[in-house]
Amino acid sequence: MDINKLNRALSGGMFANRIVFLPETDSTNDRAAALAVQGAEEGTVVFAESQRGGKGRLGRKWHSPPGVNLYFSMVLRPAIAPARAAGLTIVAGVAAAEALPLFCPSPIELKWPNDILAGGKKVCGILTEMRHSGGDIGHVVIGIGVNVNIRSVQLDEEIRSRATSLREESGRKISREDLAAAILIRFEEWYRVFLAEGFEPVRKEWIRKSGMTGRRVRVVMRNGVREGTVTGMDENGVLLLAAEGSGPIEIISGDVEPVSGEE
Ligand code: BT5
Repeated sequence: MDINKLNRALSGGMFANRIVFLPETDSTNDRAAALAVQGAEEGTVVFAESQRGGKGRLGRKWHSPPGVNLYFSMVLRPAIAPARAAGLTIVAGVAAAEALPLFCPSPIELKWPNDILAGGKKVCGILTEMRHSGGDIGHVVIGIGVNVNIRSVQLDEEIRSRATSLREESGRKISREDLAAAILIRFEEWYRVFLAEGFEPVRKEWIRKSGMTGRRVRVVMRNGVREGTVTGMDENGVLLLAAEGSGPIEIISGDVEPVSGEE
């Protein structure tokens, strides 16, 4: 990646000249968190060409082969209560869902809480991790992985049928610097809205973009599986479901799949 090009595209913004580039690392989220603990300022972003231990939620793996994709993690220090930090995943989702269509003609969809799909397959994942003591957030790290120029055949077999890349969807090679800049610039815009006006405008935009409201879904949670109809998202980013048999429930974490044939 050409970090000078990326810095030029970001000039004047909160991420300009705060990029840390690593040819290879374990996880950019772990590197960003380590830098944050050492005092790295808000806006520090760690990029890697590849990750040995790229991670998803709940100890899952994020496939991170070299040279073709984007793997980066931002350090943030928002003055908000820890309970509101989940909203930052949604901020990142809205920003990415605005940026990706500039590079990809397939429909881009947001899937709660952290997936972005292109043409119905996963193209981007977001992982938010936080360190706080008591009521104060020390730092938040938001990691974003995007399948950019990887070809389907290069995708790990485990995910090939469910994943795609912007190149596969658009039929052309995409500049990773242009895409990273587009995501970071939109993230900064939405982050400022979130800090100044709270979660509500972000929530509205997510609901508008995701098209999930009213859909029948199956939610796989640690403690079981529920089916129901999505009724919205609350002021903390929690998914609201009208569940069969038990009325309204709040989904704080889980994997959401549309129930086929009944969307
Ligand atoms: C996520 O978790 O989707 C969050 C992924 C965040 C990755 C970024 S890369 C930069 C930063 N550094 C890190 O270490 N992480 C972040 P989750 O919703 O748990 O989804 C994980 C699941 O997505 C896996 O179990 C696979 O099924 C699938 N998956 C793994 N790698 C993929 C890829 N490259 N493309 C599409 N799907 C993938």
